[in-house]
Amino acid sequence: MTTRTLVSLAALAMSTLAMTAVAQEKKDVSKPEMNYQAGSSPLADVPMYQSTNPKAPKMTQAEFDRARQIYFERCAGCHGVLRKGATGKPLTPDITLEKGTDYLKVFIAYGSPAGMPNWQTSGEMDEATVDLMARYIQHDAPTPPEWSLADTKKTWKVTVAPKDRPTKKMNSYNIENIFSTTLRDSGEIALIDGDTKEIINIIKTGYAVHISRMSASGRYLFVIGRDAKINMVDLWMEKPDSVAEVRIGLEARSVETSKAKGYKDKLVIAGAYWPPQFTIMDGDTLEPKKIVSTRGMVVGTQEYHPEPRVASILGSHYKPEFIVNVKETGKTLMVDYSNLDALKITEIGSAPFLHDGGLDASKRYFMVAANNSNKIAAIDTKDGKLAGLTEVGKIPHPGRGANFTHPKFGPVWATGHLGDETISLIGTDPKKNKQYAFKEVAKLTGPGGGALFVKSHPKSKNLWSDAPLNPDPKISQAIVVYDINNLDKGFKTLPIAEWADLKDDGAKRVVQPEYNKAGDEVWFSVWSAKNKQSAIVVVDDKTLKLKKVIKDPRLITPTGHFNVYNTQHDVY
Ligand code: DHE
Repeated sequence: MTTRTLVSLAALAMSTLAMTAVAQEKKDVSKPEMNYQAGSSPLADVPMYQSTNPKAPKMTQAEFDRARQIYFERCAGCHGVLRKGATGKPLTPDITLEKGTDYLKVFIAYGSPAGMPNWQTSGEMDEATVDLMARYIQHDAPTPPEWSLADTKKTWKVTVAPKDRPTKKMNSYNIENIFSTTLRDSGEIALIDGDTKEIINIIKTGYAVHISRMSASGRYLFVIGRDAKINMVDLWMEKPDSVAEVRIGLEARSVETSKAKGYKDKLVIAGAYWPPQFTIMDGDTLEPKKIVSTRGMVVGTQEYHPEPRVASILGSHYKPEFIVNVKETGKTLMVDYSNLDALKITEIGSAPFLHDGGLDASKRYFMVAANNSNKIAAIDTKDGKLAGLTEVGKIPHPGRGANFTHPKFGPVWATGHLGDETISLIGTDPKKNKQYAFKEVAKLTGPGGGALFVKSHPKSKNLWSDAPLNPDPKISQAIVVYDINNLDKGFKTLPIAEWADLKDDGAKRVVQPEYNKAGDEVWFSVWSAKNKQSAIVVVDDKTLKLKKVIKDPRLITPTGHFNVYNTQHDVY
């Protein structure tokens, strides 16, 4: 037997052992959850610098290009652009070469109990693709380019200059009750009149458009795509439309505006996934003013992280500050924007993997999920410090969360979870309910994991939760609602997708409850694939009865929706 054969046999034995271990412990990641974590990155098409690694298994250029494409579509979201690790493990050649192709193939094919999807056994990748990816990750990671102020300026367009914009509202819409709905896969938003439920305009935005946020005055709406393109929409126009646009990087998720007294509509900020940085812009034109890198040390270990992505951003109501959550380093940056030439940043460390979050009812505490650390950090936006760090369920995912007054614990903020069926309630009133403040005071039981968004409203007695990533269609196509005053009674289930009565047999995932301005109706997206019919379903908050189904061929893949007033004032 040759040495080579011996080595291959040893590798095979190792992979069989690994395979058995994985198979014994493994609970498969559901397909929707796999798609959520591994959402396609626009970096797949960006030219990158590539060094060669003679020790890595051979690949043709065509194989390498194909593997790079797949990596950015399926893997970069968890393992990072540079493969230095994010929510997933690092996959740099110093680690992967040692493991070898056979070993890596097993993990890609079968996944791991720690959350790595089972790409082959789920049917998402065939054996040849798994082999391709196992070889690819032993090569050096290609590096995408940086993005400077000059690059940003090149993409900056003011299509309607401030002097040419209306001086007063030129339409008869009740602007405060307009909804901006994300049409994810068509790269558009639908502006929908919340009173008449008619579509006002469909506006072209960035690729795989993600969220909308409002200016402090409620006049301008800002939308960001995953390709880091921002559109600024003027709601005063006869037909509200985009008036300026800019790209602040190559990949992004968040945009926000200055909300402090004296700074209304003055500044806009957006955070990028790549390059890891945030950009502050002029609130009237989106002219880029200042770029700040987020590269740095991880909280706790104080190890350098080369690509800590910018996750949620919030404009403080207390001070001229943006609260910027940096995912991989687990740091919240309080960015004082009162003097951009002498920028002051207070850094608050909590836990790695800061992702989404929102304010408590008093608007003082920013509650942000450190999702893969299973924690919620409460940032005191008044005193600029960490008010609490609370252990919750598995992979909290609040959206902006939900606030209500609990009959026993006083004001609480709620989050659902991707990884389990619970909803955690955290006390948020250190003045009158000190013993409960920033503690998990109760856990509600929901129908199953895969929850993304919870919602309530100060005028409502209901708490709503979706579960669009649950593998059971009975759960992902419905919504659950709790009576805040009778939480012990459990939840009621409303079959939202069934009510939508769609002609196609699509995924019909019900996603993101959002209230209208009055707080008496709740909107849901029924989200199917691009080539299938989708809809928006409106439910009466008091009677829990169907009020309206909005169907239109232009409503392609609706996901998030943002009511102007509630987004402007952080009501949720
Ligand atoms: Fe989101 C908010 C990132 C996938 C719908 N999403 C956010 C925020 C971040 C983020 C950082 C907070 C922004 C803020 O508050 O400033 N989202 C990511 C991802 O990295 C992830 C996991 C994978 C990806 O490749 O993008 C991802 N998100 C999704 C989806 O698949 C969703 C369900 C559908 C879609 O439209 O893409 C989705 N994310 C949303 C929505 C919000 C959001 C609706 C805003 C919630 C809110 O109430 O404000």
